[in-house]
Order: sequence, then structure tokens, then C-alpha cells
Amino acid sequence: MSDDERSGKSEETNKPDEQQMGLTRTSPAGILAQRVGRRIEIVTRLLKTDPATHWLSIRPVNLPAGMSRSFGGTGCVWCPPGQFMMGSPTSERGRNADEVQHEVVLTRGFFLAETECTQGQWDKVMGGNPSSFKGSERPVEEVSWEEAVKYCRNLTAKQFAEGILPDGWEWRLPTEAEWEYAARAGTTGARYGELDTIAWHNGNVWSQTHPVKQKKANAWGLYDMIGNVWEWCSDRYGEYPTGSVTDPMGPGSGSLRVSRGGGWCGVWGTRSASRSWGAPGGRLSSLGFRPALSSIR
Ligand SMILES: [Ca+2]
Repeated sequence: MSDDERSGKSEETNKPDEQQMGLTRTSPAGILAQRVGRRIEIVTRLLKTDPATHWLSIRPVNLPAGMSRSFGGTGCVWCPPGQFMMGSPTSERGRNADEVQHEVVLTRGFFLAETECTQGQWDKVMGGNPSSFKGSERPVEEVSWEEAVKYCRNLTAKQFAEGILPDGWEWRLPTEAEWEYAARAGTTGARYGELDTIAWHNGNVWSQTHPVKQKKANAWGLYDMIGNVWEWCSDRYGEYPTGSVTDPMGPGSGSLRVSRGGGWCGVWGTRSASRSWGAPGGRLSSLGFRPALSSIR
């Protein structure tokens, strides 16, 4: 008889390690070990995937303004639900008649890209580069409203397939009200800062676009909302309402689409309230866009 046989250990040496340690599947210690192992497995899986995806799945409704997140290389800031005065007071210098002030209530928060869509971002989703002024960090321009909408749809499909976006979230153009609400970031003046410190316009740039994120951001961390390129919004162009409105999406009919913020080609549009418009198939070297990300309405 061997020493092991004499000591009664021969059967124990053939059992799995956890049984040797007294951790049978039904023992309290064994159950605890399984639970701990399961939690380690879950945490490991979460750490291997994009945390922004899991964060989106909790539906962020009460987050602070300006909280930043990146989704597949598109940096964004959170714009929470809120209320603001859209349009400009009659005393604002350079004001146009279509900027009638009215209260807007936005009941749903959304992410807005911190920069205009760059040529590099466009190329990864659409392939190619239609811009007049080349540079991967410059805003894409010479894109129509229709092409900007297609970019948003393609980006949604791409990031959903990659597991970056959960079901129920989509990239889209911001509404005109969302754009102005985000541009103001709580400010009520003509601009969210001194013009030359926040914007590329024809007084400080030689007839061309400039790489994004070079000028000072607004209070929520959004760059070049004013200046560089005008930005397509989802709305049709039309007269504003005169009373308070909730979650406005623009007129239900009309052939022109809105763009906002002014660009390198002029100073006149470089205000938070200024509006421009164009045919949805039109393209300009001073016109681009920035996408918004939200849960599907
Ligand atoms: Ca801009």
C-alpha cells in the first residue's frame, strides 16, 4: 500500500481542482466561486468592447450639458433637454427679418458632433472626397443636403454593424432649433464669443476652409459652429412661429433646406441666429454639415 493509499488521498487526486479544494458545485463556497467567476467574465467582456455602446443603452436623459463621448471616431457632446429663445432681438446688429424671436422647448437630449464633418470622416463612410479645399481635417464641403442625409444613414448602418451603436439610435442632421440651441450653449447674444476667437470668416482666412477645432469652442465644447463652413440642418426653410413651440422640425412642405452658422466666405452669416437656405441638391465650397446622434423619435 502506498503512502497515498494509506492516507486515503488516492481518489482525491483524480478530482477536479475545485473539488480538491472543497468547492463542489453545490457547496456554499462552490456557488460563491461560480458567481465571482461569472462577474469576472462579464466585466472582461465589457472592457473588451466600446464602453460608449453600453453607455448609450442606458438612454442618457439626465446627463450634464457638454459631456463628451466618441462614437467610432466621431467626437460628440451631449446637449440636454432644455428651453431657449430662438431667433434674435430686433436690436441685434446685422439681423434679418426671418429671425423672429420665439420660445423653443426641446424635450429630448441629443449628441452633436463636436466638429463639422471632416473630409477624413466623410471618406471612411462614403469613399472619396468632393471638397474644393483638400485636407483630411478640413470640413467636407461641396456636399448637398441629400448627400449629407445619406452620410448619416450610412454612418448609422456602419456603426450598428460594428456594434458601436445599439438598436434604436441613429445619426441624422440636427433640426434648426437643435443647431441654434447647441450653438448658443446658454448664451443669448449674437455670438457665443468674440468673432475672431471662435470663427474662420472672410476677415481672417484667405478664401478657403480651415482644419476644424482650431478656434475656441463654445461652452459645451462645440467647435466652428459659427464660421468655417455653413452647416445643413434637417428643416425646410420657412417663417418661424411667433409663439412657443415644442420640438419644432420646420415646415411640413417647401423646396428649400436650411443651413446655419456662416462660413469662410463672409461675415454676414456669422451669428447664432442667422439663417440661410438652398436647394437640397445644391453644393457650395462654403457649405458642409455636422451630424447629430439621438434615439429614434
Ligand atoms: Ca461651421
